[in-house]
Amino acid sequence: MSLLPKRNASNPRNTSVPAKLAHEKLAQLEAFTLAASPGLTSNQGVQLADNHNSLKAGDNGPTLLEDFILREKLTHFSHERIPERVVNARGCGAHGFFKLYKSMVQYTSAAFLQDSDIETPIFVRFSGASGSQGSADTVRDVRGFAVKFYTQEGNYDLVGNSMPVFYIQDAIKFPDLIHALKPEPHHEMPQASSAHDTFWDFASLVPEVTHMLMWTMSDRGLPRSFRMMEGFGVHAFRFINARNDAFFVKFHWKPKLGVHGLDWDEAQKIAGKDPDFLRRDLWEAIEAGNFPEWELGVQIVDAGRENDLGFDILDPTKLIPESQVPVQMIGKMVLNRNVENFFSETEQVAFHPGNLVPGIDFSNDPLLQGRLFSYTDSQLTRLGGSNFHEIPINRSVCPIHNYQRGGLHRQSINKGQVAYEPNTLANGIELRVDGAADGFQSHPDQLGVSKSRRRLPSFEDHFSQATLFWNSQSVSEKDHIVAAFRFELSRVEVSEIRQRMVDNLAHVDLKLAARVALPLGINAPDPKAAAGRTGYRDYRIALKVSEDAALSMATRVGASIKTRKIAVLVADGVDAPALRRLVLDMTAAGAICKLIGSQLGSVCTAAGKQLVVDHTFITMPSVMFDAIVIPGGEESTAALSRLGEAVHFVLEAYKHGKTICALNEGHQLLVTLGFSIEKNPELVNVPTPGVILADARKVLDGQVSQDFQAAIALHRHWDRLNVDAVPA
Ligand code: HDE
Repeated sequence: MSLLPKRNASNPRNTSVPAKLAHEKLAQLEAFTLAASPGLTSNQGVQLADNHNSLKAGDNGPTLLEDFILREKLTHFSHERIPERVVNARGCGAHGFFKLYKSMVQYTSAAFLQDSDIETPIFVRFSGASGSQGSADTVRDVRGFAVKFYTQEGNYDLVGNSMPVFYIQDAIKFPDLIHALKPEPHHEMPQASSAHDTFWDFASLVPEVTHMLMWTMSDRGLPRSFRMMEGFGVHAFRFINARNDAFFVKFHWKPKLGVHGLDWDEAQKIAGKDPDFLRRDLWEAIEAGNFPEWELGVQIVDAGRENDLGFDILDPTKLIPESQVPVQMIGKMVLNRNVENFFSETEQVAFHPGNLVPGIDFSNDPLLQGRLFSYTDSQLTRLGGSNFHEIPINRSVCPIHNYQRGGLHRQSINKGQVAYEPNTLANGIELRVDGAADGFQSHPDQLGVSKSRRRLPSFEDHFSQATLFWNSQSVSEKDHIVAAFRFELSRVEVSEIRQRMVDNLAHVDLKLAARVALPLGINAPDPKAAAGRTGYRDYRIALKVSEDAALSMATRVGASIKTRKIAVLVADGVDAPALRRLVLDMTAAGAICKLIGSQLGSVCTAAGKQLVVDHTFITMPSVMFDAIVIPGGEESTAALSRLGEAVHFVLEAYKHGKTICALNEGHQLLVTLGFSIEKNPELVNVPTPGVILADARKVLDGQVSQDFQAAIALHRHWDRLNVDAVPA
């Protein structure tokens, strides 16, 4: 069933276009141009005879200015770059679709949310907020999660983040926040890192950032994969139904693969070993047909009931606890197509929180209000003029009809004498757009107030939800948060800033602040000192919930091992049968197994057969994997034990909490980790969380795969003992 706009003589959208037509047409044109071209041409379409030599006066003379071919090529090259986004510069995108589960007609008239038979094409761009375009993927940061829905009523953009709250409450503070976060202006360091003086100087003086800091210092700041990351619309938006009833709505994206983070040491190493880790992960999953999926969830609050929440719904440093207002899943998004050209699609895509369709409206959240201005403004500079909506990735799939004309790089050829409304000259009937019932209507809010440059008292609580977040974390999550604050603040040179920050944290939780302060060479945290400072407001609301399981990643562990990467360490003499069985079982469960050796080529098994090595220890270090297998084989185990790279591989995987499965003689390699395992060689034995010592016969009997799978599905074993003692 298709969802077409209502027929109406004055509605220029009468001509319904199949969803993908605009993009398909363009692709056909490009394919035709390529196929029709016999060789290289200039941009004027003139065939080139030589693409290797410029035109010179004589064979060794100066190059002639008249060489229009050289000039065209160099000029185009010199202008290939456009300004990167001032924030969220590093990103990667993919295409897919959104499918509704159930009609939301009760809440919104948005056409794409009416009918569960409709699939809406979408484009997603994930990004890191702080780094430049060439920065590493795995730095500690909030991630952008921007989705463009190409609906039949126009483009709708949900430009969200990987965390449900934001640093600041008012748009006017955004340039200050970003200037403090970005590399320091005198020497442009550090790149893509908040661990420096200016960021913490600002953060310690503006207590409203505290809740967001708790999120960025948690493992949410280090996603294992974009495919394993939640998304949030952050602000309260509004659904408006056909009767003009308004509802506040908060949007959530929940990944099907669970929510998982990297270990901090691991994330830093990946930043060097494979700075493209997250974008490669997304690209490869889609290429392999492992299409990532998220469910779209909404928290709906009837307009008028928002005051019952106990905090201000318009404050973007607050979330609505899921235990207070449950998230209803209303549809799913599937990413099933990689971009064909990064620049044309990922770089040129222009999102805007004000790209709305009828049935969805924004709210008076003062941060959101500022964004409504900023995004269009950004595109003008970034994309060079006002016609960026004509760039293929930004085009809507429904027809555009208006009297905007001209501007830099205008693509459409608007015909006829009429460029105004109302008119009768365009096609003989009067066109007048005046309160059309099926057009976009802003919700008629009652205002009648005087101008004010003040914050509402209801925005003055900066700590209660930071405490809620802290209270909701598991023991290991709390450890990671403490370690992250310690790392960041240890990098801060001015001790007064470190002190100010822990004094602030004392208002979140005194124990947290004391633990953070311990290695920082400062005094014990003093909540009174923070309370005495400008910017601090002595106000704390009483929350309706003191803990919320949904805030902990530990409650969001997925059950499957789909697309998890397993390294199998091999050397000559490896015992192949059990290894083969384990690899087959894991592959059948959706994991990706790679054989890692000291060099490319193959290793010779104990039975004299060849096993092809996929990667070496150096090129694919342990940080690229979720789990490892150490197969049996006397000779191979001895060889791996002598090889520093292999020992390091295992130690590092252990340190990062990864599942390790060792078979028979392979146990010996684990002796390096200090296990005494000789006593129980027959058992499938778990001496420490996530380390499985198995007998090869039991693998062949099918008794080990389940344990191995279950351990990998837990993602990491953060409760592993003695990790700090492991040098890696
Ligand atoms: Fe953005 N933000 N932002 N932002 N933002 C931009 O827009 C801005 C905010 C977010 O993949 C810029 O096109 C202001 C919150 C994402 O292309 C810019 C304020 C959230 C992306 C801009 C905010 C976001 C951006 C840079 C405070 C989460 C990347 C280039 C009022 C809900 C989109 C551009 C993409 C990008 C301004 C706050 C998310 C400068 C002024 C809150 C995901 O216009």
